[in-house]
Amino acid sequence: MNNYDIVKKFQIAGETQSIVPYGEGHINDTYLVTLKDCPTQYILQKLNTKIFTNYKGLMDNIQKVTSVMHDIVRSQGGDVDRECMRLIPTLDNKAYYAVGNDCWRMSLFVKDTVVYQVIDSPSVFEDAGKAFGKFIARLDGFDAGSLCEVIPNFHNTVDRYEKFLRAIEDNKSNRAHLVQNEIKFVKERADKLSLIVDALANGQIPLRVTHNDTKINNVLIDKNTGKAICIIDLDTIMPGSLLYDFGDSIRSGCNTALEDEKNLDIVDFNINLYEAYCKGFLKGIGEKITDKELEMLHIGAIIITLECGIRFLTDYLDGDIYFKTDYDDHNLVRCHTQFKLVEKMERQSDAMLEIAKKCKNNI
Ligand code: ADP
Ligand code: GN1
Ligand code: MG
Repeated sequence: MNNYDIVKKFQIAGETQSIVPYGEGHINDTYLVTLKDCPTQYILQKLNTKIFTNYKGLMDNIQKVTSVMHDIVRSQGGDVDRECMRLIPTLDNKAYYAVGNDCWRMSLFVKDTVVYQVIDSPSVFEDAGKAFGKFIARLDGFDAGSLCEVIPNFHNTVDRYEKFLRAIEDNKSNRAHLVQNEIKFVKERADKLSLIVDALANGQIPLRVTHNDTKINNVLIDKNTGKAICIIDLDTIMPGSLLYDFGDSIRSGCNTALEDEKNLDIVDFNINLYEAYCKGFLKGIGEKITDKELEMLHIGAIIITLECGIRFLTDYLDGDIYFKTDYDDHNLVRCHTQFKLVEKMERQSDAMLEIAKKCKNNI
């Protein structure tokens, strides 16, 4: 069955003219679908079912969350089809079309938007922060128990570390000897990896419904106004910590270069962008953030950047089986940018804490 046949399984507004690969996600296969004589466009996605084995649970989560989001946006007089992902049902009214081991879904393409792989505008980044903060605030009170854990231990940094140690041991790709310095870098920081997991376990910070993949290219920015209008990539919505959501936007957005920049001299942590994001995020989440979460925001940024670097390194050791890669050392290159950012953030962690407190006081 080709992609044109797949599209026919969904309730779309006309005949398909073209289906072209779209976007820069690391996980799913994404296509832009354009129709003949009709301005409506769609996003067609083949889910990565090796990673999302429970795609039914994943799609149930998305349906539940988008349905609540639609109600909220509507009640606030917003434009539902621009401000929230809109799934397109199949001909038999399902949220996805499964065939063999594959799972396909379609959503409305939000026009006149851009995503950034690197951000340099503080005002755009501040607005992205506001959108992500608002996203968590809107889901406050949503029954976390009604969502399935799409990928168990997804942001359990301690578990990620254990998997990393196992990957070194197994050395499936026979590359362990090439990354002794990187392994040392992680091991030197092993005692810090449990800070968020422990804070959740001992009730110092709440378990919330969170997005869990708040990379900066997962928010659509209006081309004309620069406003962050729609949060996408809802695959990993599940119970989690706000610190990882805050942190992953910082990891991706405060990097002065691409996640896979080979020239580490141009990879830096932009603290002005950090301040901009803090401002926006704290405005967006409002009173829902707890004092302890506020005090740990900078720790969230450092830990998730380390966690992400560990995941890239683990995948490198495993033989590149998780993230999409374009060349042999792609995962290692990504790991290097993350570790460089970790070092930069560690040196500025006091300043990062002060910025968060200042932003909170100035709301
Ligand atoms: P992945 O999980 O592989 O990252 P995403 O759901 O993030 O997949 O989609 C990949 C890219 O496709 C996004 O970064 C964005 O550029 C684009 N995209 C996805 N959904 C939409 C949409 N509804 N409207 C416009 N662009 C979208
Ligand atoms: C993946 O799907 P995408 O490209 O937005 C990954 C994230 C990582 C990110 C690193 C389900 O995100 O966890 O932080 O790559 N998503 C999944 O760029 O593993
Ligand atoms: Mg994505």
